[in-house]
Amino acid sequence: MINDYYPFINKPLPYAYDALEPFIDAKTLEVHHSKLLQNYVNNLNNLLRDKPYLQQLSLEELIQNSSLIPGNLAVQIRNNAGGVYNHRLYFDSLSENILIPPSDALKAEIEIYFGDYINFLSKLRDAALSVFGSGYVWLVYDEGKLRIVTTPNQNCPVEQYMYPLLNIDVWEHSYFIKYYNDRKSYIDALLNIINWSVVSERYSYIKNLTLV
Ligand code: MN3
Repeated sequence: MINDYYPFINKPLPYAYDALEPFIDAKTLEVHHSKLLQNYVNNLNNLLRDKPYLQQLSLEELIQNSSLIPGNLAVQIRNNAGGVYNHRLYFDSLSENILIPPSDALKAEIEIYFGDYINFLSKLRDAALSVFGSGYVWLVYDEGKLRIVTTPNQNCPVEQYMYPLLNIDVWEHSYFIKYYNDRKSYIDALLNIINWSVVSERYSYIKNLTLV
């Protein structure tokens, strides 16, 4: 569902707006989904409305090929297709259930690249805090390896053919109503409600695909 085609729709969240309380407040989640993400969906549909050749590309293909699109349209497609993709992944990576553990297979892989799970969470937190201004921190599968990367604005690692497993939105609109400018408290809260079973499914999907 992350990777679909024009006309794009803003699908409902898999949980209620107040389901992530007290970690993420209902007002923040409602504005984030029903206004900010909806706006990216509307903008992207408007950009593609009179361009049937672009309507044939999936959301991922639009992101991967945005540099081939002429002129200012490329930037607009990149920002808005990225805005849709990145937010869908973010919302789908959260859960109303707390402290879901990663699968044994993903945990073992995390231990290979980051020492142990606690150290991994600490590196993820540090990377999230290192983003200057607006952007995201990501756990990606890149050429057979797990990596933590950051992107500015609505840029997406799919542009570089990395496979995103998890992202965290660190734009201030993700946390300002409840946490003001305290990004660290937001990240610490969010780490309680990562849907590691969904992230583990993404990992097992791409791992099996690349082993073939
Ligand atoms: Mn956002």
